[in-house]
Amino acid sequence: PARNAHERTSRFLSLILRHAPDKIGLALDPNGWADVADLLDKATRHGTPLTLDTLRDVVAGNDKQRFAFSEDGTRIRASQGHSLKSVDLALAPAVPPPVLYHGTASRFITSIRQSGLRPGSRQHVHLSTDRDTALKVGSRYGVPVVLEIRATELHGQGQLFHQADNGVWLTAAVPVRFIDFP
Ligand code: HQG
Repeated sequence: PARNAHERTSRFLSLILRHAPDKIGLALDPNGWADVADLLDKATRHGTPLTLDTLRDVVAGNDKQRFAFSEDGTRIRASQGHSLKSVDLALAPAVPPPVLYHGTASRFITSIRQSGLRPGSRQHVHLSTDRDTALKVGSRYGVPVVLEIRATELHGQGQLFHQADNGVWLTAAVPVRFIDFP
């Protein structure tokens, strides 16, 4: 039960901090940060009782390190995955490794071959440094397929890459010619 409670809280935080803070009347600053005391108060008043201890446990024990506290611990944000257009994580541009991986589902391959990787409802295309992670990401939507992205080449064309605090690589889109299909 402990794990399920954590997972429920993690999903709730993903919803609130990435997509819909207004569901509980919460405000995020331009870089996606929420005030911790405000989050606890508003979550609790909107039917999801949340204490600081639980929040700390969920952040520390999260399998993908989805959330991060500010250095002084007074603010919290999601490290990536936002759909909110108003949030700019203000990550510094970074030089990607030669190859990054994108996990997708077999049913999307025809479309990806036509239009490359698109961010969909999120702000960025998400890329992994290793195949195993990409395989897990792709499995969420069906039979997984791992694509290889020639990141150095794409970066060399002037495209920006960013690395989120939890290690996930973010970029705007990936044209087909930089993708190696299996
Ligand atoms: C696919 C999770 C058709 C894309 C993960 C993906 C990640 C296309 C889906 C993070 C396409 C979008 C993000 C095109 C891309 N035609 N389909 N042209 N271009 N797609 O969930 O990368 O657990 O928005 O391949 O671990 O799956 O939430 O992106 O299958 O890090 O923390 O469209 O979310 O993290 O799906 O996942 P998503 P994603 P969390």
